[in-house]
Amino acid sequence: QPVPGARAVPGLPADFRWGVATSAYQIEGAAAVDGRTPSIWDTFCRVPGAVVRAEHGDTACDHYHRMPEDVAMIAGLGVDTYRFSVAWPRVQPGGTGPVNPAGIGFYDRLVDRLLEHGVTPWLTLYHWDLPQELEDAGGWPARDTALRFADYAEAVHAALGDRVRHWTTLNEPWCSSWLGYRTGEHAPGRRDLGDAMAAAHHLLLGHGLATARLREAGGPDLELGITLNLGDHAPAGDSDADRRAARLADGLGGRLYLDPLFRGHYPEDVVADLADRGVTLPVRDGDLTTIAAPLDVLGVNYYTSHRHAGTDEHGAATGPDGRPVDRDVPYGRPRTAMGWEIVPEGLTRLLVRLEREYGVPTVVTENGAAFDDPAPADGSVPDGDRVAYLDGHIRAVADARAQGADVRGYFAWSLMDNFEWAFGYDKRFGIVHVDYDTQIRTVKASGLWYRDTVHLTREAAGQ
Ligand code: PNW
Repeated sequence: QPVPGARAVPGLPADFRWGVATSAYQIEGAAAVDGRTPSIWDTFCRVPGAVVRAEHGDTACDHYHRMPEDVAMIAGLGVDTYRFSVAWPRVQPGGTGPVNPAGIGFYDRLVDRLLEHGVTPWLTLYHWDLPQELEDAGGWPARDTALRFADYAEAVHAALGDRVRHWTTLNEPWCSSWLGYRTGEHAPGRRDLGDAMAAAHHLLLGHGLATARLREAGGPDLELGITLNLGDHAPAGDSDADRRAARLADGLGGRLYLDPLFRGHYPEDVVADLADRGVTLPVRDGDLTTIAAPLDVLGVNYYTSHRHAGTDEHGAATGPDGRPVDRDVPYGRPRTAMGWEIVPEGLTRLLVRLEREYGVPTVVTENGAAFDDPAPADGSVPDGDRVAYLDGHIRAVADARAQGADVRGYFAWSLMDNFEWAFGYDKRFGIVHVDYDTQIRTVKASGLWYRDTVHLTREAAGQ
């Protein structure tokens, strides 16, 4: 008996991939166990004011010690795929040198457990936990970090490549670069545009170098990709100023990554805008060829979309800093607990555009929302707003497919409530509730709804 409100989503085929997603630092805990050394997030969490209530991932969901139960829970949700990330400082403490057997052992057991339960592992190599030693040596703004990343990728592949077919190099390099080195909202908390752009280039270079190593070691069976956080950036009106503002926002957030990956060059307008600000990307001969190594899939993390105006409230096109204005013009929609507007049709527009402009198959590797959930009572959490959010966005994916986009899967963010970076444990994205005092997991109404929606959709598609 499916939960009320769950029904098949028309237009999603029988081989559509359904998953749930997490990342290492957000759920594992066991920060100093089995030889793991600190990452930039362990360090950043100790900077006063960096994270809400000075929270950190020392324990998080204690997934490191509860992995078998968590895998059983994933299987119980009826999904076919689990997207997780590997913690670099567990596998290669300090970021260089030989593999730490205890550290890689955890992922070895995780992969085996998943396969025993019929769940396909979808492995992300880097979800933001750079070994602190590598940051001390310059971090992503230093070219050497890209080379170290390729070595790390090869080491993980050597251990797990016999069982893991789906590999994502980086999660959201925009966040690593912009939030980590420009705004300072994320680890390592630096604030310099030149550093951020050097970081962006070296993240992409690391991706390209790692992709080449994985291809060489793994052959044609591997499915390789990268995950970007993307949204739809629309002009608020039809003035040239609004169009320019929308285009530049999409340039810095999207095309700066998409163009080198899928076209082999950086977008000229973004390069020119950076030059106006005295910044050049540290590109060397051959880098763009390395970065543009062919990929099998593009992972898309989608949460919201934006409308942009190129003038301020008084009509001026230049701000006090002498820079062209980019003003956010809200759609006026309901917002999640993150303050992000709920714009499901932006996902349709984005996926259709990616198909048209880049022609690469996509998987939605993250989509979901934080809400102020009611506390669990009698073993249930009635999170109706999350059900509505997921439903709207899964239907938006089906709409994109109907318009010709080759979207092959959808992963809910997140499997369970977890450490939401600078927001600490305050923001809950899970379809499973976590009580951080007892570590008791309670599947929310959205989790039950997701389970039944996946089941009914597969059944309707004839599987
Ligand atoms: C993504 N922004 O992060 C991450 O991949 C997840 O680890 C995270 O939990 C999830 O989205 C929810 O936040 C983002 O400021 C963090 O635009 C910040 C932004 C985008 C994505």
